[in-house]
Amino acid sequence: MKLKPQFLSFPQDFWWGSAWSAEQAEGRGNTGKGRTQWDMSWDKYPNRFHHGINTDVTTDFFNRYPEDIQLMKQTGHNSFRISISWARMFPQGDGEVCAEAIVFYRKVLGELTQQGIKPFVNLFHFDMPEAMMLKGGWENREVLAAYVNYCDVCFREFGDLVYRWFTFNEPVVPVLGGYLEDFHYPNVVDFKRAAQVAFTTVLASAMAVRAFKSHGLNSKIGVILNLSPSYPRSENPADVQAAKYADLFYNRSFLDPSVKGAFPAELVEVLKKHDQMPVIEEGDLQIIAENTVQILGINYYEPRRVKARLTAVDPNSPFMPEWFFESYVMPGRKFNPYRGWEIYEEGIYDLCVDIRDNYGNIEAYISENGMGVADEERFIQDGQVQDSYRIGFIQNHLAYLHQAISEGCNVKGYHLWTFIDCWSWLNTYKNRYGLIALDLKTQQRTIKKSGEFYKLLSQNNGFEFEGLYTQF
Ligand code: BGP
Repeated sequence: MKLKPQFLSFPQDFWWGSAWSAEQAEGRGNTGKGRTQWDMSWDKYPNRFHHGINTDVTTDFFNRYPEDIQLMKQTGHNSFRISISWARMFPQGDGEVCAEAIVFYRKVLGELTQQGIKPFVNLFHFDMPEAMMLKGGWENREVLAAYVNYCDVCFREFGDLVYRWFTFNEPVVPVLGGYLEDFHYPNVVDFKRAAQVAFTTVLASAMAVRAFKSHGLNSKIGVILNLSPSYPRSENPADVQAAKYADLFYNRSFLDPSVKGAFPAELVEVLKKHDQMPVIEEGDLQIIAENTVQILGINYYEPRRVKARLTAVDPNSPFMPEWFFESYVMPGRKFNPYRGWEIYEEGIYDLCVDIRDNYGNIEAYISENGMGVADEERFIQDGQVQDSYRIGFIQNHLAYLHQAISEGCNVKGYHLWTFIDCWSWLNTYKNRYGLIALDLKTQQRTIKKSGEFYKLLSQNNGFEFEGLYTQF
């Protein structure tokens, strides 16, 4: 698709902002936060964490939020997504709510509101309390009940301060990481258990939506999904079929039940055929059907390219989505070598059009998009990181997003990952994503060139698009 150089103006009241999560940015603080699955993971596999950095301090938002909220203003934020830490609210996952945690989050949300920044709040971002993990995590219905109670308490305590709520961030990631691909605790490889975790999360999200509705709040609630358009290597029917499978397992598995209230029939059929169905109790599917989301957050980082399998599957190997396709590396692709992700900006357009055409054009926004780069000190000039590549990355994606909006896609905003450099799962502080650089030793924050760009972008509600940036 050819995009014309021109000033790209975004709809009125467009949400410009960024996102991060509790575990990645707050630090432990002094409210008596309970341990999470990341502490468990750290105890068991310390050498998996880049440069041995755990989540004790991270970007210290707990202590620095007033000055950080000023930095949001200096970088053009009119909205910002935090997550609430379940383990801070309920150190044991359930039981007594922690009064100090309520005070802390009310202060943060109050300060955001007072400074004219709309608070977006996510309720679960990969951070299961240890006590809940020890009970079996999402495999145990008691944990589901504790999560819904935690959400209910959040709606009650913070409902007057939150602009948009989200039940989960990228719920497919703990499924893949924790139960199939060995990058999140509990590092299990077992599809049937993964399917149970996935099903229970979908149900938990619907139950949280139901609880939200009972509070009669003025806000909306949704879910945030990491969506990757699945592209076949070629139009060969075998490649096309492979891409359909990838789409089913990674996108539609959560998108369909969240937005349409039902799992895709083809997915259910495959799981039945391979005896991988989760346990579903009476009434569960009805709760999912009746409590679909009111807004969709789309995290977009990379496309998924696949081809038909060349080799036969070993029937004794663990059942995996990859039984139905192989990854395909497209020659000449643009690539971020630090994170190992392809850069394909047009994917954001394809996703938005898919949501418009196949998901009722539900209200949506880009809830994450961004570029993590290692050793950014290389780019410091006159004390500032000159991250033109990040500005180029943002502009390219926004140009395609603008095109999607001009074709009727119901997209209300764009949030970058992330605000100040923060901690990443396993990569810790290796790749930096922020508009603001963090000196880990001193916790000093310095606005990058992209932070200045972002301020102007938000001020002008658009930017002068001069053609695609190509120097990645
Ligand atoms: C998303 C997560 C974020 C963030 C981001 C960058 O999947 O929602 O929490 O971490 O990806 O990825 P990473 O930190 O793995 O480089």
